[in-house]
Formats: sequence, C-alpha cells, structure tokens
Amino acid sequence: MLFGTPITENIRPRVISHIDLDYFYAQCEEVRNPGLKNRPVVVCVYSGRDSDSGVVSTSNYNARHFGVTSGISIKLAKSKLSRSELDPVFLPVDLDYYRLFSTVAMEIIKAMCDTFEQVGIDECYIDISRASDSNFMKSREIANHIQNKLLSRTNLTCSIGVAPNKLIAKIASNIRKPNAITVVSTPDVMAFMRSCKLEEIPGIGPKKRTRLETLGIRSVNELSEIDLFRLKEVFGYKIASYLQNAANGIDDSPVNPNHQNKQIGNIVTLKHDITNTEDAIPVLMSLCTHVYDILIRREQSYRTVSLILILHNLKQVSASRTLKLLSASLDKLQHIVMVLLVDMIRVHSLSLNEIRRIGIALSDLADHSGQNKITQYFAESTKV
Ligand code: DCP
Ligand code: CA
Ligand code: CA
Repeated sequence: MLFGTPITENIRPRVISHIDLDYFYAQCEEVRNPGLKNRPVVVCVYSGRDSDSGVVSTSNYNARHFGVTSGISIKLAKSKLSRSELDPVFLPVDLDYYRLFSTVAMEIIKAMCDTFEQVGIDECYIDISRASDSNFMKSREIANHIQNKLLSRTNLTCSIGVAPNKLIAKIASNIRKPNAITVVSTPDVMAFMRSCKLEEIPGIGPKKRTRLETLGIRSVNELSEIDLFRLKEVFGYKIASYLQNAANGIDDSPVNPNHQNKQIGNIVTLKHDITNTEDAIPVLMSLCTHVYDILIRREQSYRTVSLILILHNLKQVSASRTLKLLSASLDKLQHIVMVLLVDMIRVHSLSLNEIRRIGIALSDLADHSGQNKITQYFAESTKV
C-alpha cells in the first residue's frame, strides 16, 4: 500500500467520494415549501409535553447562524432565534418524507457509479477509481457532475469529499459546507490531516478527546507520533490502532456495496411519566415488536441489544448485552430489554420518572440463513 493510498483492482490507486446531503431534514422542508428558504428553519423532535418541549433535530444555515444546532432544546433554540428578524419556523420531524427523499437521492447517485455504499439516511461512499482513472482533477469533475445532477433532479445540495480513502473523504466532505467539493489528493494527505482538529476524525468525541488529553495529545500530529503501546494501554488494541492510522490518513477499507445499516433501532417519547417498571412494559414491548418486524423482514438475526434512555435533562444513558451466538427470538429480545432496564436503573441510580424517551437498537446483525437455531440462546456479557 502506498502511504494512505490503498490499491483498487490490484493496480489502480483508489479514489473515493463521500457525499453528504446538506442540513438534510431542514433542506427537505425547504424543498417542500420554498418560501422557507430565507427564514431560519428548525426541525424539532417534540416530546408532546408542552408546546415547545423537545430537542432540535437539525436546522438550516440561517438558523445555525444564531447558534441553533442539533441536540439543543427547542426552548433554547427559540431564545437564540428571538434575536432574528427573519421570522423563524419550527417544524416537527417528518421521517417518512425524509426517507423517501433519501431513497430518491441515493438512487440518483447509485445510477451514476460502479460501486456505491449508503452509510446513513443522507450519506454514501462511491468508489470512482475507474471512472476518474485515478485522476484527482477528473474526480473533481465527477463530483461536480453529481452535485449538479442531484440539484436538478431533487433541488437538494450536498457536500462532497474526494480522497484516496474513505476516512479522508468523510472528513473532507464535512470540512466546508454547504454545497462544497473538497479534494484531497495523495500528496496532500499528511498536510490535510495535520490541518484537521482531533474531533474532525470520525469516532473522536468529547470523551475520547479528554482521554487523549490525559496522554498529552492535543493535535492530530501528536496523535500520529505517540508511541502505539501507550495508546493501547488507554484505548485497547483495536481503537488505538484505528486512532493512530486515522491520524496518519491511513484507511484501507473498501467501498462495500453489500453494506446494510448495521443497526435496527427505534425510539419513542413517553407521553406521561412512568413511575414503576410495570408502566414501562407496554412501551418496551411495542419497541421490541417494531424492531423485530424489521429484523424478520430483512431475514436477519441479532447478537447485541442496546437500550437507550434519554432523561428529562436530555442526558443519555445506555447499556447493551451481547449474546454469544446470534438470535432471532422475540421472547429473548423482550427479556433482555427488561433486564437491561432494571440493571440501568440500579447502576445509574435512576428514578423511572426521570425518563423522557426510550430507544432500543439491535446490532451485530447477520443474515438469517444458515443459522443453527438450537444454539442461539446463550448470553455472554452485559455492559452497563
Ligand atoms: N439528525 C438528528 N439528530 C442529530 C443529528 C442528526 O436528528 N443529533 C438527523 C437530522 C439531520 C440528519 O440526521 O438532517 C443528517 O445528519 P447530519 O449530521 O448529516 O446533519 P445535517 O444533514 O442536518 O447537517 P450538515 O449540513 O452539517 O450535514
Ligand atoms: Ca448531512
Ligand atoms: Ca450525514
């Protein structure tokens, strides 16, 4: 492998694009109602308790200009936008509509390339090594063509990163937004990585940042140079290797056209406070049935079950259990979820009426065919 440049088809240096739709939910709302374009648009997850309790899902750039970002409370967003003379609009999330839009946009991109991998509702990777002849000038033209086609067919703008691998393409697509193309050619990889902040590397959130700081690491350059053994002591082998490779711009994972969403999840807002575990049962059972239906439709089995609780103060706590073997049992799922809830209440000393939203997710999924069903039921570990 050349430095940071995996080879596709044995001889061809890889060129990857990461395409991410701009301010996606809010942009879908603008497309549906173009009159919103010049106003701050805030898409909200309402909890249903009072008229403005809940959190911001996303917002357009007119709203971001006032500091309105994903995850803040609707009340805070309203107070930030009270300074705006642009008549802000607050809309509830309409996931079915965004999903439809996502499918249309992804189909347009898919039809234009050889190898396509969708990795989220509004983003995908494509391998353009062959189409660009591994030439970064040509790759920029291809990215430009995709942007134009997407805009003319859906009215949506996107930002595109073009790079020798998926990791750098992903960072690059996010570096300038909206409606931007950022090309990082092979000779520029190290300079590009050194210009990035640690938190621009996917997977480095506030917690990892703090732990890196305890090792004296405050920059990508310092991360690339630290002794790997010291990094492993803090993060374990897998994460330490990922972090150091990332800091050096190294990633040899191919665009995987068979990739399916690695998780199946669902989350609901409680209409009323719950005061005992009995009250939680119908909510948990309905969440289980919902994700289980999707699992069965996909003909898959799960190994890991996660429970996520979002509290009144918007703090999140989560726990998961990983089975030793795959399972396709609804009973097992319901049982694990109840056990996780009881464990989490104990471990985090929660009272049930603090819980505002509950979500469950199934991960470590595998195709159902070829399962040995008799040996599906052994629990191995629980992480709370
Ligand atoms: N989303 C959400 N809650 C979050 C983050 C995202 O509901 N905390 C939803 C709304 C977003 C969509 O997922 O529109 C895609 O997420 P992105 O992180 O790609 O953010 P955006 O597309 O909104 O903005 P950007 O222009 O920065 O990509
Ligand atoms: Ca986006
Ligand atoms: Ca995205």
